[in-house]
Amino acid sequence: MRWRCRDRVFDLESRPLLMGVLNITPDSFSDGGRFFAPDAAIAHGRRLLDQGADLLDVGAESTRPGSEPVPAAEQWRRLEPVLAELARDPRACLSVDTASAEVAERALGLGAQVVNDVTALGDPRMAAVAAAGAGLVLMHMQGTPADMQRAPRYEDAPADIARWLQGRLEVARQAGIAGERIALDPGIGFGKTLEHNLELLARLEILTALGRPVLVGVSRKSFIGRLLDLPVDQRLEGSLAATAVAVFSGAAIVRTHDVEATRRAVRIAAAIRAARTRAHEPRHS
Ligand code: HH2
Repeated sequence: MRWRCRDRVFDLESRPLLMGVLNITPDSFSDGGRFFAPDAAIAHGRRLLDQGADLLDVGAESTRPGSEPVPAAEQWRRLEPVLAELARDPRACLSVDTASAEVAERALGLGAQVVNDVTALGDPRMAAVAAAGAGLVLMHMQGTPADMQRAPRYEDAPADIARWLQGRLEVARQAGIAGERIALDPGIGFGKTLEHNLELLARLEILTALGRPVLVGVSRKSFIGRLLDLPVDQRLEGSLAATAVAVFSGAAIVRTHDVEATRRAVRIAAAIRAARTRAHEPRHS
């Protein structure tokens, strides 16, 4: 399977992609404030590339539970100097983590290749912006960050979310966005209980069956903290375990704050997955 993001075409058969997280925010749940200054953000982006990130997911708005939207003008004020500098690095494939079509359009103008939209085209102008050629991540969220963790409810979380993502995929295609440019994401932690998150990871094949690359972001999230009873700065091993399971189950792109450690864990999980694929291939005598 391939994922086309403007001039980049990723071959997802060979190995999963690593998407490094770069939050230019004062309030993100795990690293808020650490990379808020442009110089710190640029240095961290370069560090993630050195560690092997295939993409940098650059965001200026926290979507942690309870957070409020950040106006487009403020998002852009935070993003512009960082994107402008990182876009000069030939290794960088830049993804902009925004639900605002205005911000996405400006980021694409500066050279970003991917729009990571946690509202899956919630902004009515987003489809037209993405149709200009970018890669697009469509993520599922029940509710909004302000209210999503109040009382999430599903009949059957993986099946409900797969159906919803299939619908958004259709909407995107009808807006002129080629299927080969779209990746799908169940939105771990976005309007989901601990059980919902575990079920999604346990039944990821219901999403891979939709025929598009599946992106999974578990890094440092609260379900890991709940299972281990650990704060956000002690969730690396739990994040790696969940990421390895996701890759074994077919995730093609993993979103992480810890690129170096995740690259190592993903390599092992992907090797075991490849061995399973080979074992199921017909044997020639
Ligand atoms: N998770 C977060 C943000 N954006 N995008 C996608 N596609 N998938 C995810 O799972 C996802 C995402 C939350 O993580 P982080 O950016 O570290 O936190 P915050 O939203 O507080 O900035």
